[in-house]
Amino acid sequence: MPVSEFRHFINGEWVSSERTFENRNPADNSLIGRVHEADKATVDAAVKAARAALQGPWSQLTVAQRTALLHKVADGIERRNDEFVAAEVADTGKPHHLAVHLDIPRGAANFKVFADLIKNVPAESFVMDTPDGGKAVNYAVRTPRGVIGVVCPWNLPLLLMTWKVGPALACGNTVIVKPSEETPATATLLAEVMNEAGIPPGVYNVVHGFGGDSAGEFLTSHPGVDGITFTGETGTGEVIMKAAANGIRPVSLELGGKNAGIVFADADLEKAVKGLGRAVFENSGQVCLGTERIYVQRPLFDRFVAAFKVHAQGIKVGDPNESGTTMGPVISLGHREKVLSYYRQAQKDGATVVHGGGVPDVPVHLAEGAWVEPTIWTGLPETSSVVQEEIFGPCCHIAPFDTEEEAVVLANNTPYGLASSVWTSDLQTAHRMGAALEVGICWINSWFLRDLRTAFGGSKQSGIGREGGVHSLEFYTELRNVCVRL
Ligand code: NAD
Ligand code: 6OD
Repeated sequence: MPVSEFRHFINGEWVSSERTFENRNPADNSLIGRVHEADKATVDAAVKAARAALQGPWSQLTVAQRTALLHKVADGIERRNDEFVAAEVADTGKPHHLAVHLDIPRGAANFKVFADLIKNVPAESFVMDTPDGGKAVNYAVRTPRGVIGVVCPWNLPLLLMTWKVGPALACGNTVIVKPSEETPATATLLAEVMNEAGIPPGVYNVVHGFGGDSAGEFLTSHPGVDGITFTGETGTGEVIMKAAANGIRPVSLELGGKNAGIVFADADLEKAVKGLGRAVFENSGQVCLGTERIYVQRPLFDRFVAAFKVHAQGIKVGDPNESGTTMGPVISLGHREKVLSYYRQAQKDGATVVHGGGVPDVPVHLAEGAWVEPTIWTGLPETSSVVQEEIFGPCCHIAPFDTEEEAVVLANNTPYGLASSVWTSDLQTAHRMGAALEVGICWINSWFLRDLRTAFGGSKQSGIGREGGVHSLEFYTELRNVCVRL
């Protein structure tokens, strides 16, 4: 693969920096390219371009014109699907089929869904009696929030970035995207698509770099940014929230999780194993909604553990571009070290290693990659850091429970509150669990089934706010009430 150059995209043009850093493929540690690192002046130029476009060409389009352009962006992603897939696979190491079936189509859908939604949202209206016996009518008008800073993680780069950029642009905002330093490629490719689609310069800007004392901090602390939407670790969310306090700027935070899967004795075992198999191992366990704790009702426990082990044994770890591969590497050698430190901790804390627990054998051309084995443990105390902290790797701990009440206490015993996945054939159990689990999303007999019209977000330390459907519009617009004396 030729070595690429990832420049910033500001006001419709490619912009360079003197400082650059390497972007490496986690499957074999080969060099993909050099990424330009934005300094304060570069970020400032991006903010100025976004402000000018907000007040200029972007605001002059009708909603119909704006949303037609966003459909062209979606068409552009679909037309250049193979390039997006190749870029995402190289940056992340995810299996080719996952990028084909999940990441890239969702990138296109995020533009289509919100372009259509914005045309169909009713505005609230109230007729009132006035003190002098007359009437007045109130109606709400949605105005764009302004210049939006979009700070993104590396696990589902295009999917999560467009999940913010799609609604932000549909609502008439302009954006500056800061992709993760690990995954600069698809945000950069999207800039080409924006140009091809005829999106005016300055509407979509990209600045590359790291977080603290780099592009991320310069963007989130810039007074010209009117709102910040962030997906990433809870600790980073705290830092960004503090930065946003200067100037009272709103934030939308989608943060970490330590999600529980709960399997009742009446569950369909095969379906539960398959569903939770995805929830634990898909994308090498690097999905914020993924499951790292499984609680199984005692009568089913041994059979579940045995079947889950067989599932894990069937995972084909290997070259992301080879058909048949079901698991690639983790994102980087640094992240591998973090995941392996939890593998070691599990042993120290007395875990029974049901499967994995180390580094897999891989073909020689992948020897330098960030490989870890899919791993299953039992027997850990609930107090172990392995059970309490987000690992973000292809691993889980399985523990038994007796009663529904106990399962709820165990599942809720974490500072996080993002997602859960409950497996049962009893509808009443399902509804009670849906009400009792402290999460933003509770899946019943399923996992990561997404309807983009629904509210998405985390409770407790998993985030602030909801996006999705009209909830995205709440963040990306200001609601103004107009009161007309009749
Ligand atoms: P991260 O917080 O390390 O980085 C995310 C982004 O923030 C990167 O672009 C990074 O450069 C930037 N950043 C880091 N420090 C910053 C600072 N001080 N100021 C401004 N920007 C800064 O997260 P990550 O490792 O890229 O992603 C994995 C994490 O994301 C996991 O915790 C996962 O659960 C979480 N996540 C959550 C969701 C969700 O929807 N809740 C979705 C995906 C990932
Ligand atoms: O599906 C989505 O919209 C979404 N935000 C998924 C998040 C996945 C986390 O890794």
